[in-house]
Amino acid sequence: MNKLYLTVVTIAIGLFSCQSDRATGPTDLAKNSIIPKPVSVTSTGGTFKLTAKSDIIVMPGSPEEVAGIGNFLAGKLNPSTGLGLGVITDGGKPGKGDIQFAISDTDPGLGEEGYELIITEKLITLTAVKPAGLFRGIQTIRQLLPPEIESDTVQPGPWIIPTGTIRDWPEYGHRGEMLDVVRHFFGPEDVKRFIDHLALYKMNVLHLHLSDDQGWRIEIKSWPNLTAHGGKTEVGGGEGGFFTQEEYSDIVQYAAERYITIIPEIDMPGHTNAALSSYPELNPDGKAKEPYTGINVGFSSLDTRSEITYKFVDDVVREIAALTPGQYFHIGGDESHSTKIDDYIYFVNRVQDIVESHGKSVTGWDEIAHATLKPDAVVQYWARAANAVMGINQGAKVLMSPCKYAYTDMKYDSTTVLGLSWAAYIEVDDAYNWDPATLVPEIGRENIVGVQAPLWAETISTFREAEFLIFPRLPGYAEIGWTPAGMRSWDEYRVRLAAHGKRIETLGIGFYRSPLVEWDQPGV
Ligand code: IFG
Repeated sequence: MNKLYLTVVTIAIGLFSCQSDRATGPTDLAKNSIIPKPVSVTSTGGTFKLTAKSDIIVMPGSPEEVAGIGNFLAGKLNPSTGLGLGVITDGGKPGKGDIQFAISDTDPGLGEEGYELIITEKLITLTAVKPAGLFRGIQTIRQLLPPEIESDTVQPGPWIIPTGTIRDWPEYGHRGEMLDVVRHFFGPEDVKRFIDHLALYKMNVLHLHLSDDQGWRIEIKSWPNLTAHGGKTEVGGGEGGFFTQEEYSDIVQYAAERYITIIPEIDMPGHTNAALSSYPELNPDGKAKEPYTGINVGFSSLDTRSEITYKFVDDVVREIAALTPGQYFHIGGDESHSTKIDDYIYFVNRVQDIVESHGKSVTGWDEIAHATLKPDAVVQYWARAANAVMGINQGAKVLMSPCKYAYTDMKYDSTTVLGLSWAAYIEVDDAYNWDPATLVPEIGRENIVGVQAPLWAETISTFREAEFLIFPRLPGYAEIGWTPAGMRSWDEYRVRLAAHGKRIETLGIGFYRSPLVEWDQPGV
């Protein structure tokens, strides 16, 4: 009898303590694993719980788009909690367990994308100056809930968040990734999934590399052969592909709903074999180039002294600019080894005028600093700091994409199958352990608009392979762009990153389990 009694009591205590642990959940908001690390967190030691009575309350008089942000959050919380949160916009009073959104200009220090999150036992109040700040704040709410919140099937819960206050805003205004859809084509669904990943980590720019030697990826109605012919190839001889203008606009819209700006890149005058292969008249000898499916660079060039080249560029820029709400148009400009420097400078100067004539500002790889840059030009530093400094000396700003730290097509180490290694092996700590504002002495904080991590696609042909290269380095780039450098350290970050393993896995991402991180394992 005694033994049985003891067993029953033990089981009861176990159940009770397990339930009570789960019933109370974490109570120290300061011990969170949010990435990017928030600027300030104050814990008040209690717990907030989402229940079947919870709803998302949009304060009366909020801009129309705030309800959309509420629907986005409900769309992330309801499938995994099964709680059926509604979005209430009719001025209903918030009640226990509700999440309320408010737009207010009483806290201008939060800026365009900052937010304040006040969590009490009764209520979560998310306040921002602009809707973009609310959208960044709901990513924090997602990350304060257990990783199972990212599941698309109902999980047991409970859904508990520790109480306190978070005030948060980004260090840099440009925080992004580049996706090369040319060397291997990635369709609209892959690009949207990439945008989802950027949104979770508060990134706000997706640069799409749309043309190169191996393919042309966006429909240009006035030059249809660019996709009819140039869209049919890719590295290794695959079928390639391209975005119709409708698909491109759909991607732009999808990104905008997540407060992410698309920057389209048409790389020129180099990296243009696909265009030269599509139209004989673009070639000095009037003969179309053969399609190219290798991975060499620097062998192609538009004919910088032929007027049809500038008609071509004008048509291409006009059509894409008309579909692009963002301010910047990327003209490429890298590795134009087959273009004489004087011709290159002449070309870049004329193309800058074309881009501006269509209402856009110019950005380009750091080589464009050899030309006379427009005042609002942004030079994307990737390989030669001297070029970026030349840009600064002309008054341009710099976007930091240093190939030895931010090129996510670089292998993690010598054992990584995917990726290249010409710049460096970039382990997860290497990707995190750099400060854009001090990396190059002549490039100061005041010169830098932000950080961007390019993913070139020579060696990846599926989006799952792309995810292996971007995760787990992407969260680190997001933190470099968002969190002040003085608040960042690898030893502290790697502990938060470890807690994202299950979250990333729940999102269906097959990521590189770096041995430098003690990943949280399912069930631990
Ligand atoms: N450099 C080329 C890319 C790509 C890359 C692969 C730039 C700006 C090497 N240009 O990076 O097209 O081939 O790592």
